[in-house]
Amino acid sequence: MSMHHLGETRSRRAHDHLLQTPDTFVWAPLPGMKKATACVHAAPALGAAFVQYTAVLEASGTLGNAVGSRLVFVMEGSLELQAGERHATLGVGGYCFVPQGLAHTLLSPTAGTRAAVIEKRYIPLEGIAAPALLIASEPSIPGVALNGDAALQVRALLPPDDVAFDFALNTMEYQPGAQLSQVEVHVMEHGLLMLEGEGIYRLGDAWYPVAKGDFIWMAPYCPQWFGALGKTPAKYLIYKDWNRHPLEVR
Ligand code: UGY
Ligand code: MN
Repeated sequence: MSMHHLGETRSRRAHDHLLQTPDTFVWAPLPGMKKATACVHAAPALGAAFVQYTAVLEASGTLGNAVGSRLVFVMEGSLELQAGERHATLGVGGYCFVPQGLAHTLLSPTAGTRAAVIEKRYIPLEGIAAPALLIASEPSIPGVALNGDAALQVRALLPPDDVAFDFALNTMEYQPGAQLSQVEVHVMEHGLLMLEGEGIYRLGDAWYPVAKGDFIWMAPYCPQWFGALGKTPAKYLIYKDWNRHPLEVR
């Protein structure tokens, strides 16, 4: 943990956004965790309709049970997933979507595992079966140039056209100097984790320098824009609610 100088931090809490920098992360195990701990970034207490946390696991550490559906994305180390007959090892960039109510275990075979976890109470769609267990790896998802900009590649970790999913999770990778082509103001909320690089994030009426390790929550309608700085690509993992009528989301 880095030392604060005279109580300073880049972290900021505003009515429509949170910038949470690693120097301000506070760790505590969630119920059922063994040899593991969590920093909760987004939760209903913040105004979010989902939960996002970073989990850090020791050797043979495990997550507890999920409250809703759960997506786990491995950032360091690895996780062994066991769900019924299915077994998989998730390495760095590996992830799984576990539908609400599916019993499973996630175990770290070694020390030093770090994962992003998203949990959400599932919103069913009439006539559509809930999504099944999904196991995949981010590097194997083809990148798509956002609005034809080859310097901004988006990878959809959940099948974008499958309306069974009630949220989307993407990675967005910006070459140095690449930027969002518009300031966005939209009804969907975001949970965002900086995976690589650095840049400037506009949130509401403020512009923040951000870097690998930072978390951002954007409330519905939070004005947002990003431009990448530095000499290496900037990349983030971004959640948004998706495929549901706005009357059903909250
Ligand atoms: O998908 C999105 O809304 C995304 N372009 N937003 C963002 O990067 N802040
Ligand atoms: Mn957006």
